[in-house]
Amino acid sequence: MARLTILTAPDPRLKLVAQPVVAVDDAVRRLMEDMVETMYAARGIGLAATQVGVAQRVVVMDLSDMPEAPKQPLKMANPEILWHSDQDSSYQEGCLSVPGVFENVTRPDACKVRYLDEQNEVRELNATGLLATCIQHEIDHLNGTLFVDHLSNLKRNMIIKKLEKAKRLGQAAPVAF
Ligand code: GNR
Ligand code: NI
Repeated sequence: MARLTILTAPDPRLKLVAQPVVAVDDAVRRLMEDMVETMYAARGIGLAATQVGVAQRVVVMDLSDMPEAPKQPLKMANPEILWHSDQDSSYQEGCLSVPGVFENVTRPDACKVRYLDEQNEVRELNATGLLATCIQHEIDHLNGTLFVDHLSNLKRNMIIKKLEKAKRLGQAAPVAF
């Protein structure tokens, strides 16, 4: 496995619409493995291929919060929302590509997703709560959308300006907001 570099905003590669994979083959499985390692190293609960500069529709997630338990990462190719609830819920979101920023985002509270698993089998999953939020956050990445795009223009512009400045100064992340 290999640890990949996570892109941070602003970066034009984070705005690309990713291409579907033709099939989950050894190359896609290797990408999924590398993304899982990268996600764990960064202490994230999800990671989209877009964030590591790969414009393919692949995401990984792991919401288990017990560090001792055996790891059960979810690996998805070509995830599609088949259904989402009318009811919304709000979570304070963060993103490994928007370091140091945490803001409330409102999204559908529940969704049903169809995807290809690592054996290239079609699967469906019903999700609620933080998992539903995370799935939607990751699919957004595949469409070139960041969680800050759900905020007001004013808030987003302030955040992007601070991230730009941090990049100019060669800092990994802004110290405080
Ligand atoms: O680690 C992450 N935490 C998180 C918290 C609330 C809503 C979404 C997320 S996803 C994020 C990792 C990430 O950037 N995935 O793209
Ligand atoms: Ni993210």
